[in-house]
Amino acid sequence: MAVLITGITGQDAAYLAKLLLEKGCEVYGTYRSVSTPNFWRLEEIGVINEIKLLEMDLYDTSNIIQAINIVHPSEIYNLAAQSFVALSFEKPILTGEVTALGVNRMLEAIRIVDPSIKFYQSSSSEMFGPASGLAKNEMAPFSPRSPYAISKLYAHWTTGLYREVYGIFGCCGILFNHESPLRGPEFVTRKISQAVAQIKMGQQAFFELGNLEVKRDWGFAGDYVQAMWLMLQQSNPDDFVVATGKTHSIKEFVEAAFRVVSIQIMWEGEGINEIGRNRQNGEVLVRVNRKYFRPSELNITVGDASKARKTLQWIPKVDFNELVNMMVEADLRRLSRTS
Ligand code: NDP
Ligand code: GDR
Repeated sequence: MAVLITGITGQDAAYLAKLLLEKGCEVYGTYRSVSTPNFWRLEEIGVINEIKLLEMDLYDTSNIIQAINIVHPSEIYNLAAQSFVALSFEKPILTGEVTALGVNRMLEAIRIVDPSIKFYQSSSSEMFGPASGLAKNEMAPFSPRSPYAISKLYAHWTTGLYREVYGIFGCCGILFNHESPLRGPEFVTRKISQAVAQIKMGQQAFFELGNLEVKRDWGFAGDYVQAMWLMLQQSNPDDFVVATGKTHSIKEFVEAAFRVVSIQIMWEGEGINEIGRNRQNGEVLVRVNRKYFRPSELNITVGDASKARKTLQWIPKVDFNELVNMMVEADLRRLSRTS
């Protein structure tokens, strides 16, 4: 069976490609036309020679149609997006083009070429907006607060519309944050794991973050791609929240990451003046910089994945501390290979 994954150079695509290969699928991955596409994740996870790569532009419906005509996929997993929330405030139109309209173009192409293709779309917990602290399930109202979240909601509702009106087997995973050693370094968890490894190896003195009080429901990407696959194996298409149900602050992530390298962090000061010191020798290892604050922020996210647990029998296997350990250890390994 042929399957097509868009955004093959991204974090989730690497884990999903590996999973689908293990399931015996013929895996095609599409990447955007840039001068030198970066396949480091596919190399690191060891699938680069087993998948077929295709250039495909999400701005161009005819290009998508061509790709579908070449691959004849039974399933399409749409993982491509401008996925960095902070950047979406600087590039709202580009974000809308790719993250919102790109999905509409994909669905149009499926409707025109072969409406029997099953379609998976990665929606985001960002669509819920500021939380009351209660865990969000599929019934929670949406209140998007960034150009990224608004684009994702457009894509989410468009997928639902094509399911209802055209009978397309379209499923959305409403995914809460999920991380891994393959996470992009612009996201806070990988920024922290990389910096902690560099500090441990004596290559950096300290690093800077934005809002330290924010809390996120962080899971492991390898677990979340299982849920994507399970959604497309059900008899009926539906949407599912995918989350761990536990939430941790940025500070807790920093503390856990330093624990991996046997450093204890002690916090001092408040707000923009807060610093994280090495309890053993007093060195300042973490500072706050206003430039990493966002025009609007979600103070806490936490998801309720009961429906996925019940219907898909999906449960996350990797917990918070295992995730942090895995990420810091991977960055230490990478650094010791290159130094
Ligand atoms: P990544 O940022 O790691 O990967 C995004 C992919 O989209 C990359 O392959 C990237 O290509 C591609 N892309 C970016 N811009 C364009 C463009 N203009 N045209 C075509 N492709 C483009 O994301 P993740 O793997 O973490 O996430 C996968 C999907 O899940 C995304 O849609 C994301 O929004 C969504 N999601 C992710 C969550 C998470 O916590 N990881 C949570 C909720 C939703 P390139 O390498 O060339 O930049
Ligand atoms: P997020 O992830 O915006 O939740 O989107 P990110 O890791 O960028 O931010 C998480 C939280 O950390 C705060 N923060 C910082 N963030 C970054 N990147 N850098 C910093 O220095 C920093 N300091 C504090 C942020 O303000 C934020 O509150 C991710 C992406 O994968 C989306 O594509 C996805 O849809 C959502 O998760 C669910």
